[in-house]
Order: sequence, then C-alpha cells, then structure tokens
Amino acid sequence: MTQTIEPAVSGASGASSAPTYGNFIGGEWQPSVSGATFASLNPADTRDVVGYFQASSAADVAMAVRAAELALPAWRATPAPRRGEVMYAFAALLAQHKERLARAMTREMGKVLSEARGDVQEGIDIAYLMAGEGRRLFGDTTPSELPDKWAMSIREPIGVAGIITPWNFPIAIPCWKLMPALVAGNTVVFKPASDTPHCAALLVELLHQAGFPPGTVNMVTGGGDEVGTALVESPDVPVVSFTGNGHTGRRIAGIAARRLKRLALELGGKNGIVVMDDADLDLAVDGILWSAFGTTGQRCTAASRVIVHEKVADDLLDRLEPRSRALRIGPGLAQDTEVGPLINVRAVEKVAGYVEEGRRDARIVTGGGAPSRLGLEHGHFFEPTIFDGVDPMDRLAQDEIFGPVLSVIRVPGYAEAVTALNQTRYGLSSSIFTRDNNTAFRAMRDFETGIVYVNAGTIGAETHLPFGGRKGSGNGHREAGHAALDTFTEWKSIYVDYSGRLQRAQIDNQPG
Ligand code: UN1
Repeated sequence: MTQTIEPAVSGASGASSAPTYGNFIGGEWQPSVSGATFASLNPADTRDVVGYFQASSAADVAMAVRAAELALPAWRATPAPRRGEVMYAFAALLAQHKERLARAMTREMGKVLSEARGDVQEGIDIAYLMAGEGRRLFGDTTPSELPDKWAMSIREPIGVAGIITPWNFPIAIPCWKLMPALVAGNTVVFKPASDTPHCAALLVELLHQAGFPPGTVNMVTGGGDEVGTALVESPDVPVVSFTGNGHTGRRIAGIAARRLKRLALELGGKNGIVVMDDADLDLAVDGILWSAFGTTGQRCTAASRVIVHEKVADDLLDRLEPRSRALRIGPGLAQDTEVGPLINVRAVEKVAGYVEEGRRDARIVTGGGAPSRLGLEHGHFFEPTIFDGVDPMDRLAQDEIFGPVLSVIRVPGYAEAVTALNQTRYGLSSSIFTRDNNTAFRAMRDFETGIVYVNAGTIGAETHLPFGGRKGSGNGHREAGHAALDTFTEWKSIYVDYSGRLQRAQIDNQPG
C-alpha cells in the first residue's frame, strides 16, 4: 500500500481529501511498519474526517525509542540554557500559530474556540516557564559537616521519557510533560490520544521547526494496547508520564513497578464546590456553570458535585437552573456556542448511562439527553444536566463521569460539607464559596485535594503552580510549576574533599 505522508503543517484541508499523517521518528515523518491507519473525526459533525493517522505497533515504538536513545547523548550534553533557548523559540512559534492550532483543536476535539485558545495559551505559558528553567534547574549547595569539603546536589536527566497524553487538553497537557522533560535534557517518545492525533502532529511539527534536534522528540500514534503498552514495557524508557483514566493508570503502574520505572500519573477527579449560606450566590452560580459545563465537563478539574448549605440550596438552584438551560449547545467553531460536543460516541453512551441511573436515585432539575435542535444530529452533543438531592455515596456523586452532569448535595453545615467533599476516591480540585475568612481558611486546611479555590470554580489552574491530586487522582507527583522537574530528573549528590587527607563522615567530626 502506498501512502502520501504529509508534513503535518500542510494538511487538513477538507473532509473529502483528508490527508494521512505519519509518525515522527528521528526527525522524519514516516509510515508505520504495518501501514495501517485510523481516522480522526470531528465530534461536532462526524462526517468531517480530520485526517488519517498511523495505527502503529510495538515495532514502531522500538524505532522511536532507538531514535530517542541515539539523540540522548548530544541533547543531554547541550548546556541547559541552550536547551532553554530552543524552547523559547518553540514558545514564540506556538504563540504565532495560536489561532491556527486553536481552530484545528476545536475541529478535532470539540471544545469551544475561546477555550481552545486557552488550551494553546497554557502550552505557551509552560513553554516560557520551562525555557527559563534552562537558566535555573537549581540544585543545592550546602556546607559539608567536615572541613575543607564541598557538598552539592545537581539535577540530571533520566533518559528517554515516555509521554502518554489525553485528548481533552491536546496541546496544554503534552506541553506540560514535554517541556520539563526536554529542558532537563531527556529525549522523548510521545504517544498522543487517538482522538487528537492531528493536534499532536501540529505540535510536533512546531517543535521540529523550533530547532529541537532530530530524535529529541518522537511521536508514535496508535492505540493504547499496542503503542502505550509497548512504550511502558520498553526497558529503554526509564520514566513515564501519563494522564488519563484510573483503570489505564493502574495497569501502567503495575508494569512500571515491575520494571522499577519512574512514573507520574494524573488520573482525574470528582471535584466538588462547597457553597456556604453566606456565599455570594450569583458569583457561585457563575463559578459552578463554568466549572461544571465548560469543556462540556470534560476536564479532570471539572466540578461534578455542588455541596450546598441547605439554607440556600433552593435559592441557588432557582438561579442555576435557568442559566444552565440557557447555555447554547453547538459546534465549538460557531461564535455563540457555549457548550460543545462530547468527544465520541462512547462518551455519550457513558454519560447517558449515568443519567438514566441518576433518574432512579435523584431528582433531575434540567437537561438529561441529547439536544433536539436541528443541525446537531451528526455530532456527540449532550445537554448540561443537573440532579438535586443526590446522596454523597450515590454513583452519580462517586464516579468520574467526564461529561456535563452535576450533582447537588444538600448539607446542614460546614462540618458535613467537609465530610461530603472528602468522601470520594479522588482528590484533585475543590472550591468553596463563602464571605467568611475563617471558613475559607478552614477549607484550605480541611479539603483533601491538591488544588483548592476560594470564591472561584474548580478549573483554571495556572502553569507556574504544581498541578495534581491526592488519593486516586494520581500517585503523588505534580505537573507544572518547578515541581514538574522532579518527575524528569534524578538527583546527584556530589562531595569534593580538598583537605588532602581521608576524612570520614559521621566519625572524624564527632566528639569522643
Ligand atoms: C485536565 O483537565 O487534565 O485547571 C487539565 C484546569 C486546566 C487544566 C485541566 N488549566 O482546568
């Protein structure tokens, strides 16, 4: 079978002539060993084929890992400030191409255009932040306990990093992982989600243009079972970073544990917003709508629970219901759209399943099905849906649904709110709306999540602070901020003795 492999930047014209994209290995676009491909479809109108991508296998992963290994000695020997300069060039290119990438993103995964722009901006932000790390990458110098002896610690790259990313932030999350990995001197094999390979191809093309040398960044597209597993299993990939669902994360953790790999997992959440009886309710409604239905609820940080003081619960719902009902559902590229489609048909089935179950346990306030508006029948649309009277232990309030479904839980006071908020397997993001400073500070202390917001929703983390969660939301690592460097570096402690004699620590300097 012959294939024309497009350079990633020139493709993506129209549905009838959807281009085929290659893997990116050793600085070249190339077909997979088998030549098999899969299609990426526009979730707002599945008749629109974005492109065809390589359905790769373990053989392709092996080639990419080899290319990354070959590029490693020169890249790690490149001074970190110089690695940072390449990253500055990439950040500037990403900024220059922001609109084009945002439009491609909305077409491929559905989020509304303003949010797609935000997604690319998040990539730009982390690229600039990490480019600066090229001139920091701080270690410690510290006094030795012995005279005439020097002690310091430095960060070193680990080697070839395996990076496996989700479709919901198809530029931002790959950048969260690629930037710290690369500035620290690792080389990378990147496996993007199969729902967003076009965004990944555009990103990799810009990395190449910015001047990352051939082999430093390699991309292999294809299924998790074939490509993801091969990458995690590879003995030549000592560090893996994965964002996705908990089931896959646990499987990866099993393999990584057996092979003693460094592994950073980001596995979602069941994030709650607490609304106290002294809250600014209009502000709370704004925060709830944005957090629950922004990105159609498809964020790890999305709010899927509102835990409201019973004194203001009716008032809150009276304000929330009409605003939710009025949200404009449609294709993300249409100017007035506020809620785009879900990613694929499996997502619609999953959300619909939870809604059906929810109808038995709780009262549906609004939404609950596919919108009836004409023109949306070829997309994966679902209405913003609110349930009231949900028990904190109901499946609606426990499982990560990853769609526009919000459960309202009524509580008699702060103590019960904290219990309900923390009563989940997850611990990523949380928020509280209150006008009382004391309550706000108690929440900052009591909420068992990696991220806490006061008088704001649960979404909107900034790239220079650590991002990640407790409990089932991950395995203790953090992305973004300088904490991200901990995933991709090994510490090396160095002692230099310039006394000219043998000095024994813990012995020669002790009295007696
Ligand atoms: C995610 O959904 O995995 O805080 C990432 C936010 C965004 C990142 C979300 N800045 O919602």
